[in-house]
Amino acid sequence: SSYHHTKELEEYLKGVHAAYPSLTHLHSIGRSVEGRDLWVLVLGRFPTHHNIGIPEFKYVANMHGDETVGREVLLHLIDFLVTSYGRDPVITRLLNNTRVHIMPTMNPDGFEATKEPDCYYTRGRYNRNGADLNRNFPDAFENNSAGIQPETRAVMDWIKNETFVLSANLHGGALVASYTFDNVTGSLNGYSRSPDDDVFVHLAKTYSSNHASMYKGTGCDNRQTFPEGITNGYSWYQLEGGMQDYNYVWGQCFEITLELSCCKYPPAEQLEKFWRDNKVALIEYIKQVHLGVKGQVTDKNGNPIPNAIVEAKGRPHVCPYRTNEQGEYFLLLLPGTYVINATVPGFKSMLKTVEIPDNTGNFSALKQDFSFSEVSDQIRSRVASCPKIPLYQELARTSAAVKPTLNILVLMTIILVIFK
Ligand SMILES: *[C@@H]1O[C@H](CO)[C@@H](O)[C@H](O)[C@H]1NC(C)=O
Ligand SMILES: *[C@@H]1O[C@H](CO)[C@@H](O)[C@H](O)[C@H]1NC(C)=O
Ligand SMILES: *[C@@H]1O[C@H](CO)[C@@H](O)[C@H](O)[C@H]1NC(C)=O
Ligand SMILES: *[C@@H]1O[C@H](CO)[C@@H](O)[C@H](O)[C@H]1NC(C)=O
Ligand SMILES: *[C@@H]1O[C@H](CO)[C@@H](O)[C@H](O)[C@H]1NC(C)=O
Ligand SMILES: CC(=O)N[C@H]1CO[C@H](CO)[C@@H](O)[C@@H]1O
Ligand SMILES: [Zn+2]
Repeated sequence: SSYHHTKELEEYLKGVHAAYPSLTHLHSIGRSVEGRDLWVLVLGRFPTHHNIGIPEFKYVANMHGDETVGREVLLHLIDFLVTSYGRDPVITRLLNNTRVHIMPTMNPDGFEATKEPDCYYTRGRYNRNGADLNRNFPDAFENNSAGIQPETRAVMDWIKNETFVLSANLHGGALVASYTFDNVTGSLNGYSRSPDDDVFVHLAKTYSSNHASMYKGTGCDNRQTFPEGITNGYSWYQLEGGMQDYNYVWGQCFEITLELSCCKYPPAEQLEKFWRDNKVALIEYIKQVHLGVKGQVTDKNGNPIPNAIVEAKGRPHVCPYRTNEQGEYFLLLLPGTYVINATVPGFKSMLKTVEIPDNTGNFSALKQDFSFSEVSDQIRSRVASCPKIPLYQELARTSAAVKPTLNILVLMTIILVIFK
C-alpha cells in the first residue's frame, strides 16, 4: 500500500461514506492555513448526532505533519470497523453503543510539505505558519502566548461542540503511551500527577499492553526505556500548550498521546505491519470509553439540567466537570466505590455512593441519574465560569523556589523536542 495524500484521503473517506451511508457521517470541522479540509469521519449506529447515554470517542492523527503512521493506521481502522459491523458481534456492539470520531490528519499542510519519507524531524512537523500545533493550545499552567492557529481553533470548537469522553492523539518518533499532565502542578518531583492519575495509567497500559511491542518499553535505539511502555508526559519532558492537557482540563475529555513508531515517516511498505501491530490496541482503547459512571441530571419535571457540576468526591477537576445540554455527565473511573457529587449551583448538592463494576465488556458505564425535586424547569444552571488563563498559578508560584533544577530539564527538552 502507499500513503494517502490529500486527494486520495478525501476520495477514500468519501468512498467509505458512500458505501456505508447509515453507519458513517463525514464532515469537515474547519480548514488548514492553506485551505485544506480537516475531515472527520464519524462511525456508529447514530453517526450524525449525539444520543443520550452514548459516549463520544475520538482519534486524532498527524497533528505533526511529518508523523505519518497514525494517519494511515486510522484509515485501516475505518475499513476494519465498517466491514466488521454486522458481522463481528464485538464491533457491532461497540458501534451500537459508542460514537467514534476519526480525524486522520489535523495538519494536512505539514504532511504535504514533507516530500519524502524521513525518519527524523522535518519542517513538516509544523503547520503552514510554522506553529507546532501540540504547543498551541491554552495551557493550564502557563500563559501560552502562541497565537491560536486555524487548525487548533477548529479542534477547540469541535471539542466544545461534542461531549467527548475519551480520546487519543497519534504521533511518531518514539514508542510509548504518554499521559497528562505535560506541565507541572507544583513541585518538580519528576511527575505531574492529575487527580485521575490511576485512570490515565490504566488507559495508557490498555494501549501499550495490547500493542505488539510497546509494552516492552525499550523505546527506540535504547535511547530511553519506559516501564510497561507508558510515561507521564511531564516525566518524559515538559511541554506547554499540548492538546492532551487541554482536552482534560477544558474539554472534560481524557486524552492520551500515542507515539506509534520510532521512524516518524517510514516507507509505505511498512504500513501494513504498523496496522497489525496497533489493531487490537486501537479497539481495546475505544472500549475504555465505557469505564466508570454516567447519567442524567434532571429537575422535578424530568427536564435535563445543563451545567450542573458532577464530580467524584476526592478527585475535583480544576475546571469542574459539568453536564451537557441534555443534562448528561460521564466520569471515567476504575472499578471501586465512589461518592458522586451532583451540584446545581444555587441549590444543595446531592451525593450518591456507587459501586462501579468492571463493565467495559458490557459497552456501558454504570448508570446513575440524579433528580433534583426542588429545581423547577424555570431555573437553568449558571454557565461554567472556568478561567481561560492559567489555573495553577498558585501552585506555580510555590514551585518558583525550585526553578534552578529546570536547567537540566531545559537541556533535556532541547534533546527530546523532536518527539511528542
Ligand atoms: C445493533 O443495532 C442494530 C440496529 O438497531 C440491531 O439490529 C442489532 O441487533 C444490534 N446488534 C447488537 C449486537 O447489539
Ligand atoms: C497571565 O496573564 C494574565 C493577564 O493576561 C496575568 O494577569 C497573569 O499574571 C499571567 N500569569 C502568568 C503566570 O504569567
Ligand atoms: C459546532 O457547532 C456549530 C453549531 O451547530 C456549527 O455551526 C459548527 O460548524 C460546529 N463546529 C465544529 C468545529 O464542529
Ligand atoms: C459537592 O460539590 C460542590 C460543587 O463543587 C462543592 O461545593 C461541595 O462542597 C461538594 N460536596 C461535598 C460533600 O463534597
Ligand atoms: C453486564 O451485562 C450482563 C447482561 O446484561 C449483566 O448480567 C452483568 O451484570 C453486567 N455486568 C456488569 C459488570 O455490569
Ligand atoms: C509552571 C511551569 O513550570 N510551567 C512550565 C510549563 O511549560 C513551559 C514550557 O516548557 C515552561 O516554560 C513553564 O515553566
Ligand atoms: Zn508528534
